[in-house]
Amino acid sequence: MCMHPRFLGTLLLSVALLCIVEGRVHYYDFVLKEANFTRLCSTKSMLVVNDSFPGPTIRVQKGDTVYVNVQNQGDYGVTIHWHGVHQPRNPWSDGPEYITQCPIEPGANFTYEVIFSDEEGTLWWHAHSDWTRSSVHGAIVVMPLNETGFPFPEPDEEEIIILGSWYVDDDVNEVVAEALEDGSDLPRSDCYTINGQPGDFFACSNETTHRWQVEYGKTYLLRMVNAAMNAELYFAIAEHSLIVVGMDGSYVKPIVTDFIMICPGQTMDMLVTANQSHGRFYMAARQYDSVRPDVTDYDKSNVTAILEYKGDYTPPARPIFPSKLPTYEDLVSAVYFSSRIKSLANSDHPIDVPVNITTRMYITAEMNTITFVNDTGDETSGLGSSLNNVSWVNPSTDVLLAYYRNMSGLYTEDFPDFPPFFFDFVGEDLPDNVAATTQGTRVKVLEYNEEVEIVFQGTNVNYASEDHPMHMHGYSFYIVGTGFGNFDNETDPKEYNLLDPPKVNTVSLPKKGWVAIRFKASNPGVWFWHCHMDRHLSWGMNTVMIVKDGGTPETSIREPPSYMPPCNYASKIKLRPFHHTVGDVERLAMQFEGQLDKRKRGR
Ligand SMILES: [Cu+2]
Repeated sequence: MCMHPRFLGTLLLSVALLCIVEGRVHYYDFVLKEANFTRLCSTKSMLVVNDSFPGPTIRVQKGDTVYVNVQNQGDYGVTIHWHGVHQPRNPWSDGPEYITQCPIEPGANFTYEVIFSDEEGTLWWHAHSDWTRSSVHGAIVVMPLNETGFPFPEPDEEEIIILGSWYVDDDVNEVVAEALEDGSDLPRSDCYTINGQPGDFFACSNETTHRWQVEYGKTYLLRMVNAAMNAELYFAIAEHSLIVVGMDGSYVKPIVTDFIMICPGQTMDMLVTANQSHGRFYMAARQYDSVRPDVTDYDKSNVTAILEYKGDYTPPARPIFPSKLPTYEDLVSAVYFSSRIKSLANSDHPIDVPVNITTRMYITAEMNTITFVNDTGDETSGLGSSLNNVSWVNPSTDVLLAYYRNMSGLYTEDFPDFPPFFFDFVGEDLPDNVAATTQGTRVKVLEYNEEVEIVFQGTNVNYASEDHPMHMHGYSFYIVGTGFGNFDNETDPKEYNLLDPPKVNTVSLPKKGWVAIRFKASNPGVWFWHCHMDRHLSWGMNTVMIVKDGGTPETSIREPPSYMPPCNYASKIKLRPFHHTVGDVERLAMQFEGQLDKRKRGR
């Protein structure tokens, strides 16, 4: 029955009509407030939703609409993003700060209208301002319509597992702000968490370890979110295999596996059958670290939770640890797992891969050095990152409003389709001068319904090749190809998978490799593209795509809501000033000419 009490009475007829068109309507209240949490024997206050970490789960059925009233009772401006929800024609409620809105100020409210369309499975929501998402996040469950149901035997029950990062520091945003100001490295987490808990490998965590009680013979749908700030994670359950059936709100061909690798931003649906006799089994996750081997100061914690069988038995002294959980630098396992993921691609769940490409882009993802003047007036250099040598800078008014209201001077429509110069991007001994980058607020403009192919190219610039989980707002896209080395635009496209490529909203660009994605620009709006490692996002590994209106009301951005948070609040974190210009990079390219690899890539 499609009904909500608020609409009973005279509005019943219009609600009935709304339901036919858009599914049911739900209302949630999110109160953002500081609360105390104790982990690793230390207590701190942090911003959370409705006093809980992780925050509340949103439950909908495919095609529903959710209104979330966010009341900011915290101390600084915040926005919330509905990760993986395509929000057709509705960028106003997408959430990234300074991209589609300005922050909700302390004391203010803002109601998001979250419009579900073709998504089905597990997604999530998180803060999209500063590093606040470390404590402000939760799951979204999208149930299938009754008529179609799951494309696998209906599970008996479900379990939601959210992987997160824990920082002992009182205020991780302060630490980030200081590091961005002086150009130093950004903080590393002190441990990972499963449903907010580090597990009993850590002091003061025995009593609080997350426990999942199962009944022998039942099959569970395990809905997993990687909400960790900066880590791809391996996950496994001792003595239990996993059957991956969905990813990023789309179904995949079932994969039977002993472990998964999930990158930040990704969600995964898995079937787990409780087929062991009684016992207790660790579920464990640890970082898959793709940076070079001599960089060893990453978070090596093993986060655990306990799967325990209900019943009358004497449990072992200690649960069994998953022996198949890969180790930190096991690249082969990560690549092997990712290579197995394919779309369901059947008549009930067809695919629609663009084949008449009208826009091709070749985008390098780089870790850079940025020269700037520090607080004391000295020129110094610090860490940065970029896409096609443009390190993103947020405008003072969000790009969406600037675009919709035709305001000038806030961004330029010249994000490049290709890197400014070509060289052996994955080379081992790249000269330092390729590490310099420009900063800018440069967006890519796409006509409505363009068929787009983007090849992302990982680089070893600054001796810093690593995986980059690239995430697009407003869309899911198909992963049609991936490989190691420099992309070859003659041979590599011949190997593309156009038959059953996975449809996702986040893809891990492999270290010293490339990935090719395709989508049809059928959702008009202003949509953020960024690396979902917050370290890289803070350093500028982002850009924005504006998809123009299609000429009719049904193909155009919706009217803005009557209230949007005003852009008069100074965000707590600001990017530091910067002194390179485009001319500097051209000069560097000239110096570098002799070593340039002339092979044309992309097109
Ligand atoms: Cu990255």
